[in-house]
Amino acid sequence: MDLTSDHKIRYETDGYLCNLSVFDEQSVARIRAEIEALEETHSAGTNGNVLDQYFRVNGHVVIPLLADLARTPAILNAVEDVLGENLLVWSVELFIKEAGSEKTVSWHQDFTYWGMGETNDEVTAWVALSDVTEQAGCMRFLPGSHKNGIVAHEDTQDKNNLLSRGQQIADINEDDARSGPLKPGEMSLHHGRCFHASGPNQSEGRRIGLAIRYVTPEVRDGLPGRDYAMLVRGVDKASGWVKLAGPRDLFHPADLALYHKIIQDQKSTLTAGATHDITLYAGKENVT
Ligand SMILES: O=C(O)CCC(=O)C(=O)O
Repeated sequence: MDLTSDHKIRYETDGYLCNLSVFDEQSVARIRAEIEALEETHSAGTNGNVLDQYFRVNGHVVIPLLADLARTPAILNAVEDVLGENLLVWSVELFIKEAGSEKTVSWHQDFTYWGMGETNDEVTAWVALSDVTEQAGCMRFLPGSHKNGIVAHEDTQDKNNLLSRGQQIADINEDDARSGPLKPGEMSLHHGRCFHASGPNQSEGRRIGLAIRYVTPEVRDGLPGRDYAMLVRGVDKASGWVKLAGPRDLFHPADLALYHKIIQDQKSTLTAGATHDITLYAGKENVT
């Protein structure tokens, strides 16, 4: 999947792109079956955490399937056209809304709590692993909103909000928003400053999205603290990222320990300013 010059202009203008085809029907069915098999075999959780902990944050550290998906050539080709030839993965996450689920995602900018500043060198590839229609709660974007900086977000702690602290930007004019429905196997790309949100799943099927956050080697140059990324294309001659090789095996004990360390190291940045505990960064480890 290479981007055309029209795609590139639209990404620069709008801050997002939709309907880029990256997986065929059989591949989507296989990936979905693997995810659903994991849900069955790990319904009691792993290492003291519910499976959703690993689905929602840094899944590529402990789940080989998620690390492999982040290396998909068709996805990397498109991302390379935006970020250049040297690519790392900062996080892989699954956004699942069950059929009829009230879960939503409020209007937000990804960078708000990520500790990456306001860089242009990050992009999220969001891959639909089900039919992600408007009814199923597809993403909505505010075109051009990436052109300015990070705006104020308020924490709502709304339990139906899939974001870590239910953070939201106030006063969005929904008339300016554009929906991004995706067929199974299609992906969207969005910039870390682009305002986006999604509604409940009012369809009869599960709505499954795979979000892969790509960065360049230079993103962390000069930033404080420590953060981790997995090189997936090209080379990393910068020194900002602690490099990850990818999981040894499904929930391998050494990878689970690394997962815990990463969460500990990311915690102060990702929970900065929060008035409540943020479950996804609570740092629970091996309480079984
Ligand atoms: O899946 C969704 O509805 C939202 C995902 C999202 O906010 C993101 O990938 O940055």
